[in-house]
This record gives sequence, structure tokens and C-alpha cells, in this order.
Amino acid sequence: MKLTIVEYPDKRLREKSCEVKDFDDSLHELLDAMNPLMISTNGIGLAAIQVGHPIRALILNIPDEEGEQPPENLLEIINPVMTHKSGETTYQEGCLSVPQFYEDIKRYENIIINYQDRYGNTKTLEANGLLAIAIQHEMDHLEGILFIDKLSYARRKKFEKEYKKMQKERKNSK
Ligand code: Y12
Ligand code: CO
Repeated sequence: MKLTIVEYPDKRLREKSCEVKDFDDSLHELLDAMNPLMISTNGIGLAAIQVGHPIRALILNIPDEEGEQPPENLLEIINPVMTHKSGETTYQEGCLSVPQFYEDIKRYENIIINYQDRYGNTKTLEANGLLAIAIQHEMDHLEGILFIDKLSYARRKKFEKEYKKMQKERKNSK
């Protein structure tokens, strides 16, 4: 399956993703194709909507101390629901759908989620630090929310101006 990253301001990123009901081959094929795309583009998290599939599925692979992302560290999270959130942390976030931009975003420091794996088995995950931040960023994608939506009015205006300029430059260099 050939996948490409949907980039802001594509309207598909604003869609609310639908619950996954069938844990079948087509879901597995999608997840299997998302992983190499995420790794090859230096990503640590990717939601299905970012590759044009509006379903509540996301993958994560947080780099280890050596900066490696071995396949055994891959997390596949389907139909996540947050059951606990506490604390506060700020991290400079980036997104494969908003290339070349990084902004400080406030998130919960500790979370607990219930989710399903690719076979439909129910799981619970307690996360903190970078994993908790990444899960919240990816769960926002399922609601059509991007990290840039959390910027102040002034920062967002600055972002829009710079992003448009960057897009023009990219178009001209093609
Ligand atoms: C902390 C904060 C945010 C997340 C969400 C997942 N975000 C990413 O995986 C971002 C990846 C990313 C990769 C880039 O590199 C390439 O595209 C080659 C990148 O650089 C450029 O756009 C030039 C930007 C973002 C998880 C944890
Ligand atoms: Co993102």
C-alpha cells in the first residue's frame, strides 16, 4: 500500500476520525504501511488521518537512549480513550503534517489510556514524559486538532505567514 503524508492546510486533517470496528486485513495492511513511512520521515508518531484514512488508529515509536526506534518498541493504538490526566509539561512539538515547524505546547504530564490493539484486544497504558506528549498529540489528530491550533493568536498569525512563505519556496524549488 502506497501512502503519502497529508500536509497542512489540507482539509482532510480537520476530519473527525471514525471508530475502528473491523480488526481485519485492511487495518493490518494500513498499519504495516504507516510504520515504514513514519520511520523513513523521522517521525515518532503518526495518525491514520495523516495518511488520508479517517479512522481512530495511530502509531508511535519513541526513540530509545541511542536514538533508535526498533520495531519491538512500536505501539499501535486503536480507539484510544483517556481515563486519567494530571500534571503539566511543555515540549517543543513538531508534526509530519506541518513540516519544518516546532512550537512549545502545553500538555498533561501523566495520562492513562484504554485502547485496542490491531486484533481488537483491550489494553491499558500508563504514560508520562515524551510518550504521554506524543499520545496526546496523536489523539488530537483523531479529533481534527493540530498542535498549531493551541498557539496564541499572535504566534498563530506568525506561523501562517511563515508557513505560506515556506510553501511558496518549496513549490518554486520543484
Ligand atoms: C512530541 C511531540 C510531537 C509528537 C508527534 C509526532 N511528531 C513527529 O513525529 C514529527 C516528526 C517530524 C519529522 C521531521 O523530519 C522530516 O520530515 C524528515 C520534521 O522535519 C521537517 O519537517 C523538516 C518535522 C517533524 C511526538 C512527540
Ligand atoms: Co501530528
